Amino acid sequence: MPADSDASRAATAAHPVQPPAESPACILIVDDHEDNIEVLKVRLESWGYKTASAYNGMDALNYVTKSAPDLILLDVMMPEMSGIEVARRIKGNHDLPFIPIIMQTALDSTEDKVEGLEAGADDYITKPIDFAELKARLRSMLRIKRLQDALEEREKELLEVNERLRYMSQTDALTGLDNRRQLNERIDEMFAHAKRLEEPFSLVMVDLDKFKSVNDTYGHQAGDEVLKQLALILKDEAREIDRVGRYGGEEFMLLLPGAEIDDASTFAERVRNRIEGHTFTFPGGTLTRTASFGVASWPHEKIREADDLVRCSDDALYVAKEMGRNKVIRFDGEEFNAHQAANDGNAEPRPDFGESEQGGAAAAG
Ligand code: GH3
Ligand code: MG
Ligand code: MG
Repeated sequence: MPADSDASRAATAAHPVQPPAESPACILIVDDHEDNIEVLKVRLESWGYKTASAYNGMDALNYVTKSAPDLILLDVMMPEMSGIEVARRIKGNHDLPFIPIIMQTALDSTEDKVEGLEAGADDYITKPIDFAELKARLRSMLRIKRLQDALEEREKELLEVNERLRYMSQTDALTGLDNRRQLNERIDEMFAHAKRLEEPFSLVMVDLDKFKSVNDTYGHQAGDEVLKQLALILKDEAREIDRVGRYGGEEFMLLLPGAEIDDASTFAERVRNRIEGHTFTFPGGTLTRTASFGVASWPHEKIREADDLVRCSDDALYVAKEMGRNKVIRFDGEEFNAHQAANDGNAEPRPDFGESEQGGAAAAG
């Protein structure tokens, strides 16, 4: 007999248990004797609970997976599948919410009680059932169930908030593309992956030409609209496995795993062409714009780590700007090297492009 049963009984006698206030809890009664089920059903319903019943372990398990009850009143002694096995399977199913299980055991069977509790039952009551005690135990278990449900709900909400925060920390709010932080992580990952598999990996930097004049002429909103439409074009041109991001300001970056410098340059040329032919629309007008591209690829003797890849494509983009914009320039390609050679000696030092976070001056702009 449970140690606190007298106390429970006394408490119940002093404060008659009211039927549950909110929507009535549903209790699944599992017993191989129809008479037992009937007696319990009448009692529980008279206390305001809803009931369901199962005559064997298998039926109980089926019911539980279909419509999780709020509590299970489970007979231990059943043919075929014992209550202990039923408890073990229910508690072992992590897709289920917390469902308190109260085992009904024989008065003298300490072994059953221990085994039942070890199998995951939350409480037990001895047969023949003392209904005052049962009422108190049900209430106590259902209280725990409500707390547990609230906790699970909170946990779910927290996970959702976390997920939203993660998304926000990785995404550029204007375009919905990867932001610079996320791009940097991706480059590292993808570069390491490329090296491991000895597969080529290309990086394309894109910078809108004379974009400042869009803002100056048509206003900042028009500028934002152009950036959004450009993002859509880049997304549309990229393959599923590519990553597209906004590196800062009006500068975008494409990561092309598996692409050699020729493929990446052809790709960039296609995008350049599409941008050139695109009419950007914004409330109150339309405009056209071109973009410049810098392409760099691994493997290359001067590219040893992810940072080199960024720097080299940036250098190529800078040359594209220098050479009159609306161009694709590949790092260490003919045009790139000719330009570098021509500028050797008389070249002004290239402006230093700081590594400042968001809003950091778009490299070649
Ligand atoms: P270049 O051809 O050399 O790249 O010239 P540019 O005018 O594009 O380059 P510059 O770096 O001088 O100017 C970039 C401009 O991009 C300045 C800034 O107003 C604009 N810009 C950067 N971020 C945003 C943004 O989020 N929205 C809008 N509307 N404009 C932006
Ligand atoms: Mg620009
Ligand atoms: Mg720029």
